[in-house]
Amino acid sequence: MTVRDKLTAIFADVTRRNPGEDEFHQAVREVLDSVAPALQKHPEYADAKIIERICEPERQIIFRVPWEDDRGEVHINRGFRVEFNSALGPYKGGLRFHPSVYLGIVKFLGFEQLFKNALTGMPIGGGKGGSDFDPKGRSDREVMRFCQSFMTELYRHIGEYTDVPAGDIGVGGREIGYLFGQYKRITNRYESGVLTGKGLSYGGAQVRREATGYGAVFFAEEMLHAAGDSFDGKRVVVSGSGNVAIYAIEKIHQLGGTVVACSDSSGYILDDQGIDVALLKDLKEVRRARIDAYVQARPHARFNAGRPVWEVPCQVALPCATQNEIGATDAAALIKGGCVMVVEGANMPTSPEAIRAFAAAGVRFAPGKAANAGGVAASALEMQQNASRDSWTFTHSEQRLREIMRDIHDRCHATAEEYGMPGDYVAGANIDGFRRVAEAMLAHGLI
Ligand code: NDP
Ligand code: 2IT
Repeated sequence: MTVRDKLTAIFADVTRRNPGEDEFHQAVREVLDSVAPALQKHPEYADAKIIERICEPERQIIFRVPWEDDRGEVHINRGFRVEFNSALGPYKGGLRFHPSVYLGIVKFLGFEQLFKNALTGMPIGGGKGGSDFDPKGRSDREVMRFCQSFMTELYRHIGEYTDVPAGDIGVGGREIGYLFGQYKRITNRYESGVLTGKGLSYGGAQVRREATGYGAVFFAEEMLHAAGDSFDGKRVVVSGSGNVAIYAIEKIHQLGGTVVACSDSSGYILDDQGIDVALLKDLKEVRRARIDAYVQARPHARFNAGRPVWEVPCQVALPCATQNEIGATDAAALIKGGCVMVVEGANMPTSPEAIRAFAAAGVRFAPGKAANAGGVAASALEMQQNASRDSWTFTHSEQRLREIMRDIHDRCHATAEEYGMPGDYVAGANIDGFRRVAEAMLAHGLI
C-alpha cells in the first residue's frame, strides 16, 4: 500500500467513525492531504499509527447545562470539551458559545488547535470546547448564570496541568471572568493557570486580548516582507467585528494599511476613509450593538445588509469571523477585486474550493493554524506569567508575540521549501505541526 493509499483509507475510516461531522472531516482532510511527504520520509510514524491515533481524541466530554433566564424560564443547553491530544502539554484551546456548536465543530477546532499549538513551539496540547448557548441578546446576569452552570460540570475536567480553556466565538473577557469565579468558588483554589484570557485585574496578561488579531497581522507582515512588500498604503478587508477582527484592524492601521470594510452576521460596513477602530470597539465591546449602528456615527459609511464583505475590492483580505465564510463565489470576487493575499485570522474560514481557486490565481494564502496562533501563544505566555507569579509590560509582551509569529512564519516557509513546495504555507504549517506532535507521541510509547 502506498502512503497515499494509506491516507485515503484512514480518511475513509474517520468519516465512517464520525458520521455527520462535516467540519471535522474537512479539517482532517486538509491535514492528511499535506502530510504524505512527511510520512514517506518517516516510515516510523506510519508503523506506530500516529495519524490514526491523532484523529481519535483522547477524551470527549458532553454534558447538560441547565440555567434560568431573567423571567424564570428554564433552558437546557449542551456543553462540550474535547481533549484532543496531550503529547505536547496540557490540553489547551478555547470555548465557543454559538448556536451552531455541535460535536463536529468542537472536534474540527480541537484538531486544528493541536497543530497550531505545536507550531507555537510552546508546551501546550490541543483541546476545544463550548456550547450551543447563544449569548446574543442575553443580559449580563443570564450570561453569568449560564457560565456558572457550565463550569459546575467543566471544573472536574480541567486544571492548570490538565486542560486550560480560554475564549473563542461568544466567549470573551466577561465570560472568562464568570467562569473563573465559579471555578474558584467550587474548588476553593485560586488556580490562575486554569483559564487564560483573564482580566488584567485578576491574573490576566497584557496583549492576550489583542494577540490573535495582532498576531495575524504580524504573520501577514512577514509574508509581505518575504516578497519585498509591506502594509503601507494597502487597501484591506477584514471580516467579522469581534475580538480577532477589531485588533487585526487596529494593527493594520498602525502599520500603514487601511481597512475599508468589516462585518458581522447581519452584513458589512464600507468606510473608504478607513474603519474607525475606537467607534467599533465602543459598539462591539461596550454596547454589544449590531454593525449597522456604525453608520449612525459615520454617515459617509455604508451598511450593506446580508451581503458578503468579499465583494469589496481589496489587495489583502483577513477572514476573522467563522469557518467556511469564503466559498468559491467569494474567492472569485476577491480575485476579481485585485486581492493578492489572504491571511486567515479565523479557524478554517476558507473552503477547500476557495483555497484551490486562490492557489490557481497565485494569491498568497496563510492558513489559520499558523496565522492565528498568536492568540494561543499569548495564552501560553499568560500561563508562564501565572506560574511564576509575574506580569510583563505591554511592550515586552507584544515584542514576544511578534517574535513568535516571525518564528512560525519562518518555519512554515522553510518547511514548505524543504519539501519542495516553496510558498505553500498550508503544506509548511501542516507538516511542521504534524512532525512536532508525531515526535512527542513516538517518545511516549503506545498510549
Ligand atoms: P467573537 O465572538 O469576538 O466575534 C466573532 C465575529 O464573527 C462576530 O463579528 C460575529 O458576528 C462573526 N460571526 C460569528 N459566527 C458567524 C457566522 N456563523 N456567520 C457570520 N458571522 C459570524 O469571536 P472571535 O473574534 O474571538 O473569533 C473569530 C474567529 O477567530 C473564530 O473562527 C475563532 O475560532 C477564531 N480564533 C479566535 C481566537 C481568540 O483568541 N479569540 C484565537 C484564534 C482563532 P455576530 O456577532 O453577528 O455573530
Ligand atoms: O482558536 C484558538 O486558538 C483560540 N480560540 C484561542 C485558544 C487559547 O487557548 O488561547
